[in-house]
Amino acid sequence: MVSDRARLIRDMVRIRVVEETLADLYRDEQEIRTPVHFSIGQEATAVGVCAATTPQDWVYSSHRSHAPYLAKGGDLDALVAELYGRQDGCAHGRGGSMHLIDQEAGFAGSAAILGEMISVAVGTAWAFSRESGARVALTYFGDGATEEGVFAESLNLAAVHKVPVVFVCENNLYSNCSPLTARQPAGTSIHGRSEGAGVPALQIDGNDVFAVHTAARQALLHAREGRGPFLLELMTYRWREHVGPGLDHDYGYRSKEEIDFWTARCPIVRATAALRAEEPEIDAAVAAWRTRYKAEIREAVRRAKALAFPSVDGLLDGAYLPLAR
Ligand SMILES: Cc1ncc(C[n+]2csc(CCOP(=O)(O)OP(=O)(O)O)c2C)c(N)n1
Repeated sequence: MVSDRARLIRDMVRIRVVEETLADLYRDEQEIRTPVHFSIGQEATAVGVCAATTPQDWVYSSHRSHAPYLAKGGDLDALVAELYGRQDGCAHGRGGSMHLIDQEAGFAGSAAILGEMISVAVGTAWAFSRESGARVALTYFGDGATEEGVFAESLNLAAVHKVPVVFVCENNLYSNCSPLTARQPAGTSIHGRSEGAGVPALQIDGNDVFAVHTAARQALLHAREGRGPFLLELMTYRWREHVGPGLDHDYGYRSKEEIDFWTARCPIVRATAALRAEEPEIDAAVAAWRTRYKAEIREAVRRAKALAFPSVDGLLDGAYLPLAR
């Protein structure tokens, strides 16, 4: 019997193992050709929030999409097939890593244009508010996306119309290679900007899965009870380069010391340590999950590679084509 808190750790371990395996394969095989943005080090934001949702709630994300997709229950085979460009991928091999979707699981879609899914989530949640059922839409985005105009517009519209949306900002301190301090004025903050726009907000340690989960429950309850939107600013850090499987401590924009500081705050290690006194068997469980999920992802890769690529004949399937005049 796995406790609720152990389940959060288990789900982070699964995402870590899946992404580490995919990163190795990406580098070694050169068969996955889509750009990939890994969330390694950021798993607590995906798991802590998604575990607080109901199956009826919809989650959107940006380009850093694998972790929220898996945390919401997205199908692993369909993800892996998508990364390998296969017809049976979740976007039929046409979208790649940044365009994931599993509507059955409530993962409503991810897209690469910064800020795009913020407004789509507001629209979805506004539609939800006109149905009965108290469903909430959530949208993940990075600190960089808050510099897009659509962020301010979406906060405003959601606040005015009390839209049941939860904005989930994964603040990993960088937009590509630009630090937050070079992009946003000193003395301001993302949660402060949200409050200024009339959207209540919390800034949380995004590497503490239990704190993230508690805050997400509060935000979801707020939205579900008709009190309007809520923003979570989750402070976290990505361990790998912005895009791709490599490490980037020698690129010149962040130091090895800074990366080491954050790596020492690994969300899995911290949550495991916090649970150890209460559940002494947690270390053995983590080791067993690692083994189980390594086998699971290897099997998913084997299955994906056996699948067909999309056919050239179907190239325009699903594309928007203006009516012929
Ligand atoms: C409108 C737009 N401008 C620029 C880009 C190029 N771009 C892709 S990811 C990225 C950085 C995003 O940073 P952030 O939102 O903080 O997310 P993170 O990658 O750190 O998770 C940029 C500038 C884009 N995809 N869309």
